[in-house]
Amino acid sequence: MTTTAEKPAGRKSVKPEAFDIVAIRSDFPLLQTQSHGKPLAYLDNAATSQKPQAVIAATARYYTNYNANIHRGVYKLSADATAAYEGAREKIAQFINAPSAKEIVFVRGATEAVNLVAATWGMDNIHSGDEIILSEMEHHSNIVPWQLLAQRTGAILKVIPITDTGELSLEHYQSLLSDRTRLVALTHVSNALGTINPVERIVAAAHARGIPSLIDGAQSIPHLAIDVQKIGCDFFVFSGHKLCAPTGIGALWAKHDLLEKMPPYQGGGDMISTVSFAGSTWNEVPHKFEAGTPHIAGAIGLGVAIDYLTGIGMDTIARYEHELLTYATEKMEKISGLRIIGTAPEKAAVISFVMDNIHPHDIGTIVDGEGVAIRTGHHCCQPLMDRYNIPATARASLAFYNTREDIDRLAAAIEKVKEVFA
Ligand code: C6P
Repeated sequence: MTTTAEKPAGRKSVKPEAFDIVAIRSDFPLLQTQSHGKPLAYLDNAATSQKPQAVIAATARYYTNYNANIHRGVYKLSADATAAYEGAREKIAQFINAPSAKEIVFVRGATEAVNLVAATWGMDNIHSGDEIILSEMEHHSNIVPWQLLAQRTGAILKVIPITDTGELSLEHYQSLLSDRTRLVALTHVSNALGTINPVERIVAAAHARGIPSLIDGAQSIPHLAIDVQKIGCDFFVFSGHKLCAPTGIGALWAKHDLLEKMPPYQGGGDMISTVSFAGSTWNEVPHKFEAGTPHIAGAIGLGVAIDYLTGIGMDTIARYEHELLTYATEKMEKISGLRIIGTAPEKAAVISFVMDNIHPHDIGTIVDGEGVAIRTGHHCCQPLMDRYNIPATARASLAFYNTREDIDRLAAAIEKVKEVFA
């Protein structure tokens, strides 16, 4: 029975030098299931990843063996739960090379993290006429919170345009930077295009003018080794559920001095030091930002997901996925009437596409009948769809547990789509 902090639980059998796809797939119960009577080919990993047994077992272990609230009890169960929860914070810090675990704030996910920064740091630092730079490829989660802030403060949003291949126009970015710029908030990897943005260069250009930056890592952290110090940003946000962890848990990383200066996000238990009707004082960072009982099982699961991925190796994952992306791209390019949206040279394993005279929803429905799960729609990137003058795309997004066979199945299912609409 594990009643102390969940120890690293990465799979022992897989070493970075021996990427055993069969063993990896066997770690994921859902990948063994069928859909419409056919083996499941799960290609919607950008929406959420599947969970390995190690993560499922860790959350069950918490509820079965040491379920208790954290930071509150003097008894052993509570101490064990607290140790596991705080242990997960340490694991996240190591995973993204944060200087300190005190800089990791648990949140529900990337969306809540951006809202937290906008509502706290943003309200304190952004005023009427100030400018926030975003890009045309942002997810709604990295647009709408800034729009809400702009409505409250009178700030102005400036947008970096993208090229036809789906790359940021860096010259245009340079021209947007001005004495009025207060923040650059940018996605690391586009969920709808797959483009990997040159965030180090973008952050460095902002910093050269004393401008802070927020990087949305929702789609980069599942695919690339992340080093927030190397990126040089001030805020980095991500969701656990795209990273083999449970839903409803994620993290905000921010530099310690910024967290110290930021006001609390929500008020309630655990975020205070003292409370009286005359006024309250705040708990230390990061607890100041974690009001109320958090998602304890989720945080523990996220820690174990990180152990699992570290056991395989993020560089190994990136290499394998890149090979898979190359294979998939070549295969899809051969399908007549299909156009890939997002063809940047630096891409994570996402293939968005449209087909002549066939609506993406029809593509998604027909391939689903073949046991292939892909996502169709605007992917919460309506401004990006407007940029390409399309209502939606069909999107296959890959993970390290996908195979060439999954891609062959997708290609065969797309041929069926063509037959239906012939
Ligand atoms: N993208 C997709 O299918 P949440 O919902 O908070 O876990 O993540 C929001 C988010 C933020 N930024 C980017 C770049 C994202 O891709 C997402 C989530 C999912 O593409 C759901 S729309």
